[in-house]
Amino acid sequence: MSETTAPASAPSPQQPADETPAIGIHKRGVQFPQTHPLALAPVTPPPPTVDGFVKEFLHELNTDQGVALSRSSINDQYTALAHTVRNYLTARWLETGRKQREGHTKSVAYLSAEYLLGRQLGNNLLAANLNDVARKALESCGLSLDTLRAQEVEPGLGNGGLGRLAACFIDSLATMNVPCVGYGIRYEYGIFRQTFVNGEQVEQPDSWLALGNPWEIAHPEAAVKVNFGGRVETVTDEAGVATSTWVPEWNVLGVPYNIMVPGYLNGRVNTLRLWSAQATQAFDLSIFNAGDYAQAVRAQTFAENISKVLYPEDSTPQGKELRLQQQYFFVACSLRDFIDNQGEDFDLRDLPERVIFQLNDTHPVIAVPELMRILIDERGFDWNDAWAITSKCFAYTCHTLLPEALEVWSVELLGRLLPRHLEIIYRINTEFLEVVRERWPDDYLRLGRMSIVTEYPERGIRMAYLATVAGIKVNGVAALHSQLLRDKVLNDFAELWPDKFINVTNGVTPRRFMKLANPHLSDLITDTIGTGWVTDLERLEELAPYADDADFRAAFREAKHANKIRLRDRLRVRDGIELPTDHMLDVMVKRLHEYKRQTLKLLHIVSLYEQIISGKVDAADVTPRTFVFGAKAAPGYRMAKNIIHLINNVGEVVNNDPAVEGRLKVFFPANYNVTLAERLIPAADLSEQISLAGMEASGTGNMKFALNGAITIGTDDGANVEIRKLVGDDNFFLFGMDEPQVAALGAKGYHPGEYYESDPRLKATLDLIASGTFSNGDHQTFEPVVSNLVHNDRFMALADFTSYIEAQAKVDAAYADTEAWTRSAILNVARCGFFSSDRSMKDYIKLIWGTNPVL
Ligand code: F58
Repeated sequence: MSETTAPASAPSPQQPADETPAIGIHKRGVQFPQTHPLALAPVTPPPPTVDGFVKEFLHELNTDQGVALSRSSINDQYTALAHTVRNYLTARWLETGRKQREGHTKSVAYLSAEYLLGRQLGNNLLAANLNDVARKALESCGLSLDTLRAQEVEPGLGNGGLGRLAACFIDSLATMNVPCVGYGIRYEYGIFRQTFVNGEQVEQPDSWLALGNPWEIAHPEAAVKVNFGGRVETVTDEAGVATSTWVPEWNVLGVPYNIMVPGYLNGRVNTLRLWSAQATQAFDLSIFNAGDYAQAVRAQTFAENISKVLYPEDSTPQGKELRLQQQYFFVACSLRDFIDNQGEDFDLRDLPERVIFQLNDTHPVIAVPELMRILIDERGFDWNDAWAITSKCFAYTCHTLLPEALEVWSVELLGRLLPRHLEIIYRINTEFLEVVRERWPDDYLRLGRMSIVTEYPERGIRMAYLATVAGIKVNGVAALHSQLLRDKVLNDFAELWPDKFINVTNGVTPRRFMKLANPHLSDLITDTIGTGWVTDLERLEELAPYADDADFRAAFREAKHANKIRLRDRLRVRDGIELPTDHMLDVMVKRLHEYKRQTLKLLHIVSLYEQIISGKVDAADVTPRTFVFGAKAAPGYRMAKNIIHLINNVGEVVNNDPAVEGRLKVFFPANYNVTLAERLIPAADLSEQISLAGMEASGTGNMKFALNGAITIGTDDGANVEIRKLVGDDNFFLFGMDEPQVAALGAKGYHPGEYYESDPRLKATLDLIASGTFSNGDHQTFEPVVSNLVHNDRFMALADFTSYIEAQAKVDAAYADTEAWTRSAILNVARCGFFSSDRSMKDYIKLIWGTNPVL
């Protein structure tokens, strides 16, 4: 079936009432069963003693997996262990749900097409304080907790920063006792697995569910029907009032899968609800009976495609029909679910007191017309009343500044897939432009600029504008980003509604990225300042005086060294890499994108190498450094893939050239993911955050590195600006143009060739690549990379090269003074408590949501 044609759904066959399974029993108007005295308190497993844990574990292994310990596979054991942990959390989960329902408190409904969760077992053991008990219990069964943890396949249901941020936020909300449900998509295939073949990226499907997922609970009986396609019929009554009815052409079911989101040691367990698409009918029996089996299951295949795979784009949305289907699918399921869960008597006028739907970028923005549709078409509200409700229920977070990353849906596609929604968007736009006209009469250019509907290059809907019009607040994700949103990307809107635009700087969860990922440093911190920092990260400040304590510095270095050994051990097994543990570890991990400038890092490495092989520098004088890259390129992004190829080939040459005397190493372990990040970040000495100023909205890797005692070399971009302010100029290596300088250079006209011609070191570096040194003498392989840099260089790597090289020389000098370096690293940790996602959540609560913790 082509992507654009949809199968009509056949009428459902009648079944005798007593043979019809109960679907949607939790829905409005349906009674819950009478309770039983024994069911008043949820069933709690025995208290977590070692023996109790063993019993529960063996019970799971025997009854759920159906195997004896002596015959069990590692996957059986892992699954049984996961279920055991889940059982311990279940009572808390049910209790959390009960309190929330009874308290009628306002919830956050976080709408995100991506959640990059990382492995669950370690995090859940930590949150439930079961780590020691589980370890001992498993040991008594002759099993190793570490082996079972390694069995878990991480759910890679996100591309990068945006998806990981969603995961950090739901962790923080649970830990802070804030009612929240995360809504998203249960992709059957997450972000692709990256492999390298002859240095080039090759993608493999991520079949993360192949061995089952013990953390999810499916609720097929609570499936939600989602309509698509068809037409809108408008009927005008005698009074002249027109009512629209959507007559859809086809539909699918959304089956919810619930996943626990436990707070850290606080007994709260929130929910992440991911939707999986299923056909409303398995197959068409009449076609099946006529013998055309393939045709009979076509509708099923079509429907189930919707949640089949995560789009592996990291910045440029492709405008594909399936992606719009995904977006509407999960949003329609989520809104329906939330509203139905408020109960039959709930007055939707009170919805803004019950929920705030936080839109994680524009991907869920179709929720705005969907809520309008529900209110008007299904619940009989008039337009103004519906808008009064809708315009209080949403808030929008923008995560980008790249113009090409802002989603625009073609009207042709939107109208075909969601005709009623398009109609509603048009009306929202008409009423909005009326407001603009009132404020700026006769300013036609402004009307064109601000219209939600654009005419170029084709008629389309600008989703960021729709979100801005509907949202109570619009936030950027770091101070600089929010300012640029206000001043540049959305400046007309900021003029109209100055109070709507706010900043909430991103953060990261200290539970996963410190306590879990860096036990050595965490133990040292806890031994020094106590345990409170894990949920109150600003308390890391108390470490600052210890930067001047030689014993503490030695202990800090010991932790860093232990982390390098852990990383070496992991990479040896995972990638066959032999990581030196006595080098400075210089790490650049993030999606591969030209604006992030992995090429600039590469130019630095190649220039060091060029200086050695040309005899300008004696290898013995080079600071021993190991460079580690981690990056996936969007499969269709040719230049990004070329850059990956070049990094790998440079590594191959540099690592094996005896002239280097082993003082430089370049490694690129494939398939960078959350699991690898947890090993890599704690071991790093130097964090590379080198995007062109004004391009990286925030970055969150930068925060993780600083909190784990790496020092940043970076531009004045995204959250780097705030990191530098907090840690101080002496503890940060700043280089490159700032945003106004970038803008000025762009306006003046940027000619990268001039930099190539005027800096002999840069010229020698680029010439070495062009000479075929890293491509077996072939000049063609990396010609596109070199010529793009010399002739185009949209992200001005050449303009920042000299400044970068100078800053790197300062890094070498600073690293030579071990005590001073350690002192700086400690101050990075001590001064970055601000970057906890708990603080981000406090900001959202105070500035946007107005929700309260439930204690
Ligand atoms: C990232 N965006 C920003 N988008 O690039 C980063 O600066 C920021 O720290 C982070 O969000 C969190 O705010 C990002 O990761 C995506 O991956 C999208 C996925 C879907 C297609 C469009 C890009």
